[in-house]
Amino acid sequence: MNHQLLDEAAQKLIRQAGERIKDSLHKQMTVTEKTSSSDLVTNIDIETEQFFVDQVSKQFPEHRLLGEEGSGDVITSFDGYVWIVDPIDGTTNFINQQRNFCITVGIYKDGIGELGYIYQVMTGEMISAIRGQGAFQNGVKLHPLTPVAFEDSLIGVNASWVAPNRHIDHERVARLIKRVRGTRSYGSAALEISYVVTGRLDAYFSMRLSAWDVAGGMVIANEVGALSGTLGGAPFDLLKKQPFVIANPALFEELIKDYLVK
Ligand code: 2AM
Ligand code: CA
Ligand code: CA
Ligand code: CA
Repeated sequence: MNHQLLDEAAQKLIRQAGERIKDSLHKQMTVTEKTSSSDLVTNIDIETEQFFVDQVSKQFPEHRLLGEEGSGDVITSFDGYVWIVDPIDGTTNFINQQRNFCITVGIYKDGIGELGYIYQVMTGEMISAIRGQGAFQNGVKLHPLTPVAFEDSLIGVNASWVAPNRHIDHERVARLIKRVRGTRSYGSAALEISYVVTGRLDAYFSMRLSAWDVAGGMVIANEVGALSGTLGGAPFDLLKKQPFVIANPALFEELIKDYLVK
């Protein structure tokens, strides 16, 4: 399979899905709670995922699809081509703000991330990557990340990590926050990952992410030299919900060792 052509097809589908989401903003939407009032899904998440399922099965019948909302295939191993799709990342932002949400897609072949996309729907910014060929921002090649010091860094942090919590030592996170230049919190994992790979943020971490939140971002990260993994620095397992850390290569190891691993 020619990855240049696959890239063109994927970008076209993602932009079409984005147009459908924008059109839906003028219509009544249905919001449903999944596990709690902070874990929501709308009919637009579900319809957008179904659009990918229909289009991928039509254009690439041998490819499989893993989506957050479960309309795709049941995936227990990553042989062949698998599209890993989060139809709307930042659903709460979509509902409450009608901005700051993304479509993100990773296309993996035999478990290796070959193509990655984070599309910020309301701004039209497309961050994309083809393994070995670089990462792109609206088609313009991104530079490898340049080293940054903690003191000069901006870090994406969810406020719940500085309140007592069972995932990490919140007092160490508080020390991290005092050391860095500043923190930001955008409410969309994919958006924050897109900011790390473009150097707008220097690190981001979250304790419970799934394959669809990070699959596209990890392909892009590799192309600009951003490091990512779990709290121990091990590669993220696409079959598990687990912690995810991404950072400028100058920060990654110390961030994990001194601030995140309990
Ligand atoms: P989502 O919008 O696709 O659900 C902040 O909520 C970030 O964490 C978003 O990227 C969100 O993705 C992700 N996330 C993952 N699991 C979540 C959950 N159970 N509840 C809320 N957000 C979750
Ligand atoms: Ca969700
Ligand atoms: Ca998500
Ligand atoms: Ca989602």
